[in-house]
Amino acid sequence: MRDANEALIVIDVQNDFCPGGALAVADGDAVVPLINDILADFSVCVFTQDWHPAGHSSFASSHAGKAPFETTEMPYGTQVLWPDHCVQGTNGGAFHPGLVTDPAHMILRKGFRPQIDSYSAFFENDQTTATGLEGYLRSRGVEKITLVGLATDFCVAFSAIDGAKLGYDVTVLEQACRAIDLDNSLANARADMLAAGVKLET
Ligand code: VGL
Ligand code: ZN
Repeated sequence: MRDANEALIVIDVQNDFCPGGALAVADGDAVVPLINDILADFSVCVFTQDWHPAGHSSFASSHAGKAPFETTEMPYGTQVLWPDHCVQGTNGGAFHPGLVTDPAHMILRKGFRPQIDSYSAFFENDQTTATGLEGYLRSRGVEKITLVGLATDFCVAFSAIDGAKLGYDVTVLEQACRAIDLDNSLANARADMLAAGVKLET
């Protein structure tokens, strides 16, 4: 059992990020048994769920003439446009059916504001709107976080880097993560995580 000041944060293990889903990550479902195994070691467990309203501004379908994986400029910076995914209440937005979710203490939903995407579990993509996770972890005395889930190069990496900036001791368990890997995004995300002081563990 890990110390009481350590939390496991399971990022976005949802049907749309698994094979057959709308934004499928290659081999995404391979993380499920690994996560189920390590859950019991942690006394603080948080799961996140990407949770967009229909017509979300991160969807290419909301931008005339744009195709998925192109980018657009938002007031908060450059945004990759995605296929419609993780729409609130749909099967694609549900957790993978094999994921053991009963031990979750908190399920944090993000990306629900129509005009802002949210990769990180701590801050939306404007890098200022807080999700509330920091307050939850602080009030439970958490100082060290371990991140697993999908996708390594987007939601896991953004969460890890924000966690390190907030002063947490952050580890990403890479074998329990899978990447989208768009235009070298995995190598870039690994370099950015290392530069932020995140530990990458296999
Ligand atoms: C994610 C792209 C769009 C993720 C979420 O969970 O990594 N990626 N929405
Ligand atoms: Zn999303």
